[in-house]
Amino acid sequence: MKAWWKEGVVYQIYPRSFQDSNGDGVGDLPGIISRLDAVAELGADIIWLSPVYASPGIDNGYDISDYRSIDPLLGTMADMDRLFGEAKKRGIRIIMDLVVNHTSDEHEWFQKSRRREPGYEDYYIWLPGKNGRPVVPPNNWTSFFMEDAWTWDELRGEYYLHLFHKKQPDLNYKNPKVIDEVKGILKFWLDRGASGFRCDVINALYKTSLEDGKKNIMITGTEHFLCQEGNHEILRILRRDVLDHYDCFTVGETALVNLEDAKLLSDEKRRELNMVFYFDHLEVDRLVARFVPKKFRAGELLKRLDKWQRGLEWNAVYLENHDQSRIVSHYGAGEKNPLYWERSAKLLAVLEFTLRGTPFVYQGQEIGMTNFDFTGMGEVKDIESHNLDRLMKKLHLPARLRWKWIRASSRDNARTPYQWSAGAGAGFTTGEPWLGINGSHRRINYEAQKDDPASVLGFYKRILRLRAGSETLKYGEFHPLFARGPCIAYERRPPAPAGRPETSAGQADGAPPEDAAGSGGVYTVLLNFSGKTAELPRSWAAAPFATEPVLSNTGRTAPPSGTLEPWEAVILKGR
Ligand code: ISL
Repeated sequence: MKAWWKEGVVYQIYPRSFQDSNGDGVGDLPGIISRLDAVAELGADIIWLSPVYASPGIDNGYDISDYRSIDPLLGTMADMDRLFGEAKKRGIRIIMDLVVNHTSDEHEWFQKSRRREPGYEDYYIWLPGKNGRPVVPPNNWTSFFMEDAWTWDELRGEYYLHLFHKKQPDLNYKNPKVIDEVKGILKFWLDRGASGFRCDVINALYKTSLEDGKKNIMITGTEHFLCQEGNHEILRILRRDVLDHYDCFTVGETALVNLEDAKLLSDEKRRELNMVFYFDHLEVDRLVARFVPKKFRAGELLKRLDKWQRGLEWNAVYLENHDQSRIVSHYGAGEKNPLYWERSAKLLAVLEFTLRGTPFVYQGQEIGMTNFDFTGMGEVKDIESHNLDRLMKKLHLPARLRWKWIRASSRDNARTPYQWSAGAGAGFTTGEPWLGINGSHRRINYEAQKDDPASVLGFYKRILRLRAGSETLKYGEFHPLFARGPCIAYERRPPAPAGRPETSAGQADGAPPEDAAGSGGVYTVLLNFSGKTAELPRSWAAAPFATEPVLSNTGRTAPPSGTLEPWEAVILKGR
């Protein structure tokens, strides 16, 4: 089924790091409003706003103390209403970040729950220590932030569960009142103008049991709380009672999800979520979670893309977000060689915009922003990186290795302020930025690219237009062609015409018809993930592609025959 949220392109804004308007060094809502034209010019028509709610800010807003008010650091509710209005004028819808696995410990519900105020006793997950002893936590679970998942609360005289930081206590979804609270939050924002939600760790809401978990170096206990039947049920209730009554969509951030669970969560017929963020395609070069690296293989990337592209009815397609390293530093060439930096940033744009699903662009991705250039832990703010460092110290890992892994994996890589210009404060702030500005802003910035069609930004604009005008790129099927060394190739084939069932995956069915707009037909995508000229397989024949490439990051005017240039990306049409 077609939908606006399938055709649209989402632009993720991390408010603290996007644009500061008052010189306090923190991005804010008026700042975002002043940059809406840049989002519209890119061609994005949906904004995902990372949390803007009242929050003590230990996890940059993912620790909410009031879901119905705006963090004064970021602005006021009047600013938020203005943002909805100004975005609408530009044809941009806004989705909010729904963070309801946990609240901040400063939320009034938690404060009431600690005091056992009537009605609030069971809003969170409280337990006495193991065997009633306060010195031993109720079970052996650890948190996503690599600490114990339980903290003792003196006032209540019990432990509470937190799958993240101790200032982020988990809500108790066995309590129907908690589900009612969430319904209220959804309605509040939908009525104010939101068009949907990105739902934070939405597959961990329901803790089926609080038994000990199987020991795991990263996180223990997941078999008791990830993708449980109770979680599916909650999502169906929220959909039935609230979301289905609005023109909106949801994308779930589903931690550690596998394909089978992702299918259940996003299956249109089950009416839970519309799509999910999974991590598999970003972990081709990761051995343990985000932190321990291994060699990248393009063939492995294609294999994983294929699995999810064809495994799910609809994908959320993304290469970056506020928790990930910058993709040009991750799968691309980094910034050392300016030509390869630019080419690989464009190659990654080709990858993202030729996959089937709703594309999500993270702020700065469209200008090729790179990982931070910090030199030591003193400059890192992210609590996750600090916990990781502590854990690695405990394991006696040498300082150089610790820093190497943190540099590659820290969430602050994505959180350095947006590079608007080469000037002081990168055009982000006139004050002292809350997090260091990447020195690369002198070369990599919006000003330098905004009017240059040959820039990374210019390329993004082109490829967004290409996708917008093509039924095949939006709705067509994905088919892998080959992987050879650093090169991969795949096709997008036109969607089956309405009224006829789609052919099952892997079955080619003759020459598909062009769509009415004339933008159908098969697209073939070729990518070289390396700084070396690379050979295409012998079976590859350029001959059938009579026409010039639809898009190329090297200026190529004829289809490639035997080789691809370093970091080359080509889109061909017709066979
Ligand atoms: O990033 C991940 C995998 O590469 C995940 O494990 C991710 O950290 C996790 O899924 C939860 O992330 C979300 O919830 C956190 C918050 O700190 C993150 O910023 C947010 O995206 C707690 O709210």
